[in-house]
Amino acid sequence: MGIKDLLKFMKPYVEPIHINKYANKRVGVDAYSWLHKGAYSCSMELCMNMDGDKKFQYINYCMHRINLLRHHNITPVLVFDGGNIPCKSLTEQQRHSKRKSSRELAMAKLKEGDINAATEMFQRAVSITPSMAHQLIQILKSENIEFVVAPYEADAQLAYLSSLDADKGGIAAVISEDSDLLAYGCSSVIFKMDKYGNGEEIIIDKVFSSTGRLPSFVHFTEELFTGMCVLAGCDFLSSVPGIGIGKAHALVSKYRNLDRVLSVLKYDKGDQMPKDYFVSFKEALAVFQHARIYDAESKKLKHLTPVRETLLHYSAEELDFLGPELSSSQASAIAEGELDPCTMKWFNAVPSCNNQLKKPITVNNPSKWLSSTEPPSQILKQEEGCFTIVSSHKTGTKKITLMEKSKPMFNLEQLSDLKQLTTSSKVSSKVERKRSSMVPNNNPFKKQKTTVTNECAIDVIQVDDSETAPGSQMPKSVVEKKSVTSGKKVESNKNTILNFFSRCSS
Ligand code: D5M
Ligand code: MN
Repeated sequence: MGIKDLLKFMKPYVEPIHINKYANKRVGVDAYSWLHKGAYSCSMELCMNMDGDKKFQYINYCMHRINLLRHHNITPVLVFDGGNIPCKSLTEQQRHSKRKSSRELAMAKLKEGDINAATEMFQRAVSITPSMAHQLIQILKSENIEFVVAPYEADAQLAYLSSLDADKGGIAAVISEDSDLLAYGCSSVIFKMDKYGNGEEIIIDKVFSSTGRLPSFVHFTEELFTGMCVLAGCDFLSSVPGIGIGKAHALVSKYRNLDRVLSVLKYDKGDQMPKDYFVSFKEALAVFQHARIYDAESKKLKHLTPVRETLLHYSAEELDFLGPELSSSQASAIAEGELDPCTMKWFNAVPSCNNQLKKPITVNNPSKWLSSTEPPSQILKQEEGCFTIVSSHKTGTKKITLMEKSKPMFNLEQLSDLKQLTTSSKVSSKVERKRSSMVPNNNPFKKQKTTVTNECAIDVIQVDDSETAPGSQMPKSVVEKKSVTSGKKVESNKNTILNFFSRCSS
């Protein structure tokens, strides 16, 4: 994840800050970093697609952080990852196989009754899916929280927003754990933000202008800095053997020209340098500089920065390594969280709740449901495995209905293992509930009495006030969306684009 050892190397430039520094500003959030962190506490439930609401704790985590920002008068802008870019496919394959082997180990530990070891392995095994992102997005929509799903890397989208003025939708800083943000040219990145809003900030202008500090970047340009990052090893390209961040910095400082650095490397390393390294280096560098991002103003994809002469001889198709082009309707449907960027299918497709679902469940009176003393799980059981989420309702007009699509993934034997372990485990659901009620009093979201409950959520359907299409059990909005799905606009490009989306299969 990110540039190897970059954050350690940049330590002299890290400044402790509190997020209130950005009061009255817009701050971007690398949403997948929060989803990953939020998933730690419910990784087993997620990996095994278990019944119950615990597996949705990642949503509570994200909402808590969002409310922390809102409490400090910061406008959060959540940016989600979209599809994979081709040059990251090796990294994605490696991540996938690591998650798979962690999951196998977790299951073995579970069988042995070692729940601590199993939990640790499940934390490594958990995969954050577009469907999980989509569930959070439903809450964001109902809470009027700004978000955008990037066509490809969230990092590039965040860097683009960093380059814009606030009145054009720009952001003053980014909250993330990913050092790639620096390579993409984000001006200010806040790492390790804790639940109180304390974090560690790197401001790239200060890095370039600081004279007394080592390592020195006084002679660096943005391109040299990004080149150093690629040389050190990134998600798009491994480094040449023997080259780490220190050597990369030394080479770039000495030659101040990336072509010269590559020539020297070729001379020094000989056969150790992969034959295609030069081309791969140029492409990785170009992704950090010119990746395709979503421009909300034109509702089209564009390049993070305009492509230069070095790429002008590339044909349109050859530029696919920057993220393949998408039609405006595809790009905006992805950005608005309607279209799955991996499968290119609508999230609001007609649900098939184990083929048993006759109609989606909607709550006609959410406030009544919210004030009900009946535990949600009892309501849910009456509904043949389907369930309903009601978000906070400032207006009282929006409802969110989540529906089960697949059965839990574990078999009966595993279930009995789990039952034994969870009854003997100290982590009872009571403790969990208590823990989730320990959010600070300053949490406005909490005051709105938001309830998030569900089981096996896969598809999400958002419906407007009880509108139902005539003669149909489906809410109008869903029926309309379905007819759009089969329209030509989306289908036309599907095959070429689908080749590049592998995140969802991991
Ligand atoms: O990672 C996208 C975001 O997700 C970025 O903020 C890092 C975070 N991430 C990715 N993998 C993990 C794991 N395994 N643990 C915690 N956080 C993670 P990107 O590298 O841009 O794909
Ligand atoms: Mn990244």
